[in-house]
Amino acid sequence: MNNIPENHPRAESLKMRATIETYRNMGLVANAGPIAHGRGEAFDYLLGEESIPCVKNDINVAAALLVNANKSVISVNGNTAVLAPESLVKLSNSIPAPIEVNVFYGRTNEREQKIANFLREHGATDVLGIKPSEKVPHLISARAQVDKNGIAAADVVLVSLEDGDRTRALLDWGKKVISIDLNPLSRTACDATINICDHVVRALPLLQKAVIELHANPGHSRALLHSFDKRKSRNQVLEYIEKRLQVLRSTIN
Ligand code: PTJ
Repeated sequence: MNNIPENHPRAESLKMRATIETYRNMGLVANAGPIAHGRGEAFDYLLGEESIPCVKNDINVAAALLVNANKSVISVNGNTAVLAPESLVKLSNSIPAPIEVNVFYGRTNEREQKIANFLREHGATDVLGIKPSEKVPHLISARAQVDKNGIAAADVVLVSLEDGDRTRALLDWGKKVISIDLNPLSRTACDATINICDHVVRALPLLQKAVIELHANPGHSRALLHSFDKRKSRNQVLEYIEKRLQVLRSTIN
């Protein structure tokens, strides 16, 4: 992990790749984790590798959903856990909401334990998903196994780097789903109640900040939730990418 020159123009991106690689070797990240990360990188490149202005409103709306939930939960897989452990813990404490480990691949309990221990090493106290006793109805993947005190009981679920099937199944189960997905056209992003089209590493601290602001100003939630239009939100992201590509087309030699 240490042979990345600090002054390399893409040092941050290379460090993140190294993190994914290291924790894949240690069994926290799935073998397909680096592939999913690479898909995200490609979409992040289209956004300019920054949190784009229109997504800030989606983050505020997501914060309003979390703050107003009867019971919310942060669902975490291998990639998100290793890329942003401190941010996950801070968000969990600020809402407050438990973190539930929920993975797609290699559900052996050993992997979930490793992820949970890693999060505990970063300060998490409330990590669920190690002994899942409930099932998401009509979902056949390993993600169907959920904690009775976490996803099963929640009315709002935050997911990231997700497969579309579970998002659909959670919605059909009557839950609201907030996704963080850099691909604005993925099934998850299109189906979720709200998609935050941003990198998990950037989105989670912004979401935590928005949660803190709403706790201080609870009256803002209603207007945020009332004004949210999912189609408009997605179109704004797509228009942003379109415009950025136009600018790049005319400026890159
Ligand atoms: O649950 P696990 O740990 O067993 O691992 C599951 C993975 C992540 C391998 C699995 O969910 C998967 O294969 O994901 P997909 O189908 O490749 O989808 C990942 C989605 O997340 C894609 O739409 C990517 O664009 C997006 N994505 C990737 N990296 C990031 C991201 N979105 C936000 N931030 C990222 N860092």
